[in-house]
Parts: sequence; C-alpha cells; structure tokens
Amino acid sequence: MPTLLLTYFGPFSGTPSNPTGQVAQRVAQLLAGSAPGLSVQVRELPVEFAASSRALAEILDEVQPQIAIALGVAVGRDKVSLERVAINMDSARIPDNAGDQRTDTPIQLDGPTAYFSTLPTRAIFERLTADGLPLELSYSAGTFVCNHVFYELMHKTGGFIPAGFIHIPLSDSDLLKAKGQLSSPCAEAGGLEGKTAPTPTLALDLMAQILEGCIALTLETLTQPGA
Ligand code: PCA
Repeated sequence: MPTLLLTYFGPFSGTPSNPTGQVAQRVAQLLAGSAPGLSVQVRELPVEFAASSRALAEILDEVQPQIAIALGVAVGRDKVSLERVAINMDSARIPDNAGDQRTDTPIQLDGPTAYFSTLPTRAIFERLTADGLPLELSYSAGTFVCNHVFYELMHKTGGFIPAGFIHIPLSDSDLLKAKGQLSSPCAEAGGLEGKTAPTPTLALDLMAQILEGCIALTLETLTQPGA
C-alpha cells in the first residue's frame, strides 16, 4: 500500500490563522473514500527554519512515504499554487516562530542552488485548470520557512519519490479568525505584495478537492512510470 505524507503549518508572524491544517485533514477524509488503497499520514511542521529541518527528517524516516507533499499558506494569492522551484536560501524580513530572522543564509552549505519539484506539476495544472479549477504554476515559494521545507524535502528525498510543495490561499474562516490581526502579505512567505484589499480567499472544501485531484494525478504516475 503506498503511503502519502502530507505536512502542514500552524500560525506565524502576521498570519494568526493557517488553513493548511484543516485542509490537510479534509484531504485525508476525501482520500479515505476515493483512494482507499492509500495510507495518508498527516503531520504538522513547526514554522521554524532549524526545527522544521529536524522534524521533517524524523517524519520522513518514520513514515517512509512514496509521495510527499508539503502545504503552506501564501497570503494574497487567489489560486492553489503548484510550486516548481525550491532555492537554497533563507531570507525574510519576518522572524520564524523561534525568533530566528535570517538574511541570505544557505539552507545546505554544499547543496545545489535549486531543486525542481518532482510532482507532475505541469500535468496537474493542465488537467485541473481544464476542469475550471483555480490553480497556477509558481516559480517562487519565497525564501521563508515554506521554501526552506520545500528545499529540505527535495534534498532529503533525492528525486526518488514524487515530492513537492503546494501553497494555498487563506480561507474565509481564517479572515474571520484573524479579526484584523492579519499583516499585509509578505513576499518571502510566498505572499503577493502590493495588492489592495480584500484579501483573496478560497473555500476550504474547494481547496481540499483540488488537492485530492493533485494527489490522484500523482498516484497515476506511480502506476505508469514515465507518465
Ligand atoms: N506559509 C509560510 C510559512 C508557513 C506557511 O504556511 C511561507 O510561505 O513561508
């Protein structure tokens, strides 16, 4: 039975509510019905540069997934973003949840400049946008903890499994929960700066349905090598 690892994050500086936990749980429920042969392991990662690397290494070791997808929120984006490139740099104006504020810091001293996602991002984008779903291909996951986890995920899985990162917009309930505490989008955290209000959102159920589709198409590549 193949195993899918799905990771999510909690709140962080300027973003008091993160939809990725609820979305990951809903995706797991949907997959229990649509892909009963798939074991789905949902895990939270800390929004911390150093601790997320350690946690991810432990989780990969424990779960030994055949597919790994990390989720993060990108405030200001209005579509589910299939991230294609992770870069070897931590740099952000905001600190992580441990107070660590990094500027132009390499993630892996001897690592390559960048990794590409090994999820079938092009095929997912074409198939799901043809169904009218709000998805985009993205060439920057920023330089905060999401890009960090994406880079570490690709570094540690070494291209041997389909793995990658997907940013999602905020949900309506996040905006309600944030009650004015939401800061303006931060580009390093994948956000879209310079956009005027209102902050775009997508419904949790729609985001879960899109991710279920992403995973179904990725599963097809496990059974059809080279697809
Ligand atoms: N988004 C942030 C970190 C955690 C999250 O959900 C980012 O895009 O870097």
